[in-house]
Amino acid sequence: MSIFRLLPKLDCTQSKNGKEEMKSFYILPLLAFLLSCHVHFCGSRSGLAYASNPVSPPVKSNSLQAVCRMRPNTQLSPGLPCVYGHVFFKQSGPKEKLSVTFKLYGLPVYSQQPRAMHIHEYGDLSKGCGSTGGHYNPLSVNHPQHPGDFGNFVPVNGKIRQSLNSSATLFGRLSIIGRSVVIHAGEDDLGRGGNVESLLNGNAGRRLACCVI
Ligand SMILES: *[C@@H]1O[C@H](CO)[C@@H](O)[C@H](O)[C@H]1NC(C)=O
Ligand SMILES: [Cu+2]
Ligand SMILES: [Zn+2]
Repeated sequence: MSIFRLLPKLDCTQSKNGKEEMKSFYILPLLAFLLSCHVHFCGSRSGLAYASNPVSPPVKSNSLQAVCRMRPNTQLSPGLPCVYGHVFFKQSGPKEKLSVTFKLYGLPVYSQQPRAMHIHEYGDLSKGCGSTGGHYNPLSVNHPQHPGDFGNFVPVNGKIRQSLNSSATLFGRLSIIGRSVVIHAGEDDLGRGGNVESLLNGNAGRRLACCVI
């Protein structure tokens, strides 16, 4: 274990595009490492990484906050980046706008590939991000009208640091607490893809990382 702990950044991320031109004699030993890396580093490490996500105590009597601790998909496809970080939620009352702040890192430093983010239906990470279901869609509407359709995010230096106001809520029957946030490998077509999937999920591609709110 200790050797892996010493070298957590070598693969997974692939975030240093500029350094991807590895000399060929590194390839074989690296290959072995890459495989184990996906098991050991993108994995949940004995499940601790997916342990309970703390919900902060209310600041005012009528205010709610939540946090989602983003970790790489345990079923991440080889070669995809390992994304880490947090998504913070804050809402000062049931009728107020929900403020969502994304602080994520681990994307390729030189890439400006837009990445889609959504709230998914289930807070179930038992099969990685694949078990979070589809988009949370309590009102049976088309994508991108779901409450957790956050749109696309272009990373800067491999990081996403952004805030937005969302129509999702932490309060009442439609609360997103206990559901999940997923960041995808690809861009959300925002319902304009001209196929069935576009109106369900925006064809945003593989699931890079996820967390339970
Ligand atoms: C969210 O809404 C508040 C209040 O309407 C506004 O002041 C703030 O600028 C908005 N934030 C973003 C990121 O749009
Ligand atoms: Cu999604
Ligand atoms: Zn959607």
